[in-house]
Amino acid sequence: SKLASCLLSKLSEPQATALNKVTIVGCGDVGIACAVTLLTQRVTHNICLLDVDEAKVQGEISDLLHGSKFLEYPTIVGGRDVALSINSRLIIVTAGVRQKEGEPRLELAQRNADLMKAIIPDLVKFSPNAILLIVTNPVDVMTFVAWKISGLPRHKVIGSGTNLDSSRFRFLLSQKLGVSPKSVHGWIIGEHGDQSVAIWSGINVGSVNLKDINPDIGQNNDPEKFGKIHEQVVSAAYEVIKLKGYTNWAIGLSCSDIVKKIFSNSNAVLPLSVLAEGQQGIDVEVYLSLPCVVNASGVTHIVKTMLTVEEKGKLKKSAASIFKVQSELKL
Ligand code: 6V0
Repeated sequence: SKLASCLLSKLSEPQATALNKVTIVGCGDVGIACAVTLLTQRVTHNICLLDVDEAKVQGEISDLLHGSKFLEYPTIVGGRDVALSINSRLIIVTAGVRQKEGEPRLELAQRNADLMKAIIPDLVKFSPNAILLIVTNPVDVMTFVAWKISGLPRHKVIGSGTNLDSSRFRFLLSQKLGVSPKSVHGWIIGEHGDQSVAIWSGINVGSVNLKDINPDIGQNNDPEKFGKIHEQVVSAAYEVIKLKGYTNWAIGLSCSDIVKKIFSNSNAVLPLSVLAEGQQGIDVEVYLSLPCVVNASGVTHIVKTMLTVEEKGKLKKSAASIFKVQSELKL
């Protein structure tokens, strides 16, 4: 404006895009939870929101920008046009249909796979160096589809996977043990959802492996019935969906945590959905969650977790159920 040019003397062109731009595709309950946590946790202040529902996006952008005074100088753009996502460093995909009450995640597969086919190529065209973080369910299958369609290397296409299930697990364990979820080191791997696998052999608190105290922990003959906690993890989303219709806050926090660990080049170990072929005796091309090293390149290493024979068997079962859904897809 004229006033602005009287106020400021220009020395150079401002940079069009900041370095840590995150595009969120799908501005529903999950997409917005991701945006809010990224902004309030100060992971990035440069967000592009994409959705086919233009009015909804514009409403969300205005509502968020009205809070600018309380955030760190946010730049939030968005709309229907994929070109708005140009030069993203990371793209979170949450677009798609969600589970209805009682509907298994794997049943959403074909509908959401068609959506991936429609959106991924353009996203990659505008941000060829971006890391893709897939959230849309069934997340392991959708991450595989996104990887195949994108042509990107495997380390740059990641699914949010069991980072959320592991957080649910640690929360429930923490309640039973009376220590913070951050101090109960427990892992859920495999499929995000119904066929997830709890690594009972590797839960520890302050260097003590719980299996050394209770050798049957998590097993059918466990006198303390810790196995119930894994059952609660599996039913957690169904319970929340029954109560409020969808889940969004915990997945938003989980995604924000993943992005923070990527942007800070942290080398943190997180359970994320990665191409698991060749790991833990898995001989098919599936994405599922394993403990991974994440940093600015994406996922650079997979931890060679020492599983019991039983845990390995369950992981293979998990891989088989994902692979079955995947092989029935028309891509
Ligand atoms: P929602 O609130 O219905 O939002 C979905 C949004 O996607 C809507 O705003 C749609 O308009 C939009 N959309 C649809 N098609 C397109 C398109 N082609 N381009 C851009 N936007 C589009 O659903 P919600 O946000 O609750 O869930 C989104 C997805 O996340 C679902 O598949 C859920 O099952 C999945 N979740 C995954 C979790 C995980 O841990 N991986 C956790 C929770 C939900």
